[in-house]
Amino acid sequence: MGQGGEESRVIIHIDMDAFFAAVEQRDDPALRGRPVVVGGPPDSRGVVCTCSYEARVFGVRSAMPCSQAWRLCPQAVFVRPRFAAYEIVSRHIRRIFSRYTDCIEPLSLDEAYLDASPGHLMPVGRALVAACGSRTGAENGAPDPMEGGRAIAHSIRQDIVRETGLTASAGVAANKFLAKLASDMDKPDGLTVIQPAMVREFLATLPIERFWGVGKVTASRLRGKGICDGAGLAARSRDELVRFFGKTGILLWEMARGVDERPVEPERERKSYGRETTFQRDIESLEEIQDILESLAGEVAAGMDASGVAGTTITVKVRTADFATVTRSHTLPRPTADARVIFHESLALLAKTRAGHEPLRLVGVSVSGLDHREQDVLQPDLPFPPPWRASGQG
Ligand code: TTP
Ligand code: MG
Repeated sequence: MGQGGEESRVIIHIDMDAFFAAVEQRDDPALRGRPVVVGGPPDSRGVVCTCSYEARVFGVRSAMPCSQAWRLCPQAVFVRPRFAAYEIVSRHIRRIFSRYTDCIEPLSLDEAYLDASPGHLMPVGRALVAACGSRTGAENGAPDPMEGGRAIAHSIRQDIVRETGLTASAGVAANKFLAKLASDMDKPDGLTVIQPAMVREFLATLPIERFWGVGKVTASRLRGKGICDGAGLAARSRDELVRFFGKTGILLWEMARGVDERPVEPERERKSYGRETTFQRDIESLEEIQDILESLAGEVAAGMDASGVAGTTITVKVRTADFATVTRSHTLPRPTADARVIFHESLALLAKTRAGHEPLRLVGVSVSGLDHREQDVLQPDLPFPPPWRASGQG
């Protein structure tokens, strides 16, 4: 694992701002400028998918019970998610990315890594980088790689606003870990570039929870050893970190030095459609889990419907309070994208897990074994019909 080549990569992380809530505000002018909570009804057992930045001021957050969101912000407008609308935007932004680079790794509906290193750029991307080089007076037309990345990220953000009426934040850096941190630094509607020379200083004060792969368990073990931030991590030897954390120790040691060699892994073809929810508090009631599963099944079906796909294998995933994860699958004779069928099968699979017998912290459902035949027919092309323009204020 050499460190060579780290500085020559240019990775962009793009993340849409308050994604579901922003789509709702775009499509319904009455919601603009107001606290909007996307999820279940305020008096339901549902959870918050996301909320607008106006609602975040009151402390409302993703995965919070809706009842709590209501208490924090009684004036919020609660809206049900419309997954089909989000899928359409998601596909649109992926098409925008593909104008610039051939190496795109979608992480979720609203987030992706792009490799914008010279070898991956499409002609539009190469032209932007070249123009950036001549503007900055670089010798031999070889501009600062990060400035090339900034120009591409800037242009992508402009395309997204113009064509979808929504804003995205972007981060540009030499690897995935840093690019993702960067996109979060100036949210919403921000663009942050982390130059290689800034990395050490930037990481020194970064809390260890923000390092890639550090969950609650690793974080509390690190803190137990007095390691609270990047500087604390960088002060430990590789051997010591490996002794405490095994393979994760190597990653931690590298990340503390700004090294992350994970490649951007393009998705050849989507293999499954799934939704899962981590609860803020563990849930033991079977009825409650079943309710959540029903809405997840509806969300999965809506996403599949918008993409014109159907699938044969239904999988339910549950994670118990002690972090044990179990999946149960069943394959149907024919592909389906029907919410009722997906829910019905999920219930049978749920019965084969510990749900209802012990507290769960996560439940999820997915459909795989996809049949993509209709997909192309259903792709609307540019520009997206602009309902957000009709009402003046944007
Ligand atoms: P995020 O990118 O985590 O959040 P966001 O886009 O709403 O806000 P931010 O500006 O901070 O990026 O997630 C993207 C979408 O995924 C979000 O709009 C709703 C959905 N989602 C859930 O349904 N449940 C969740 O727990 C989270 C975190 C997200
Ligand atoms: Mg987002």
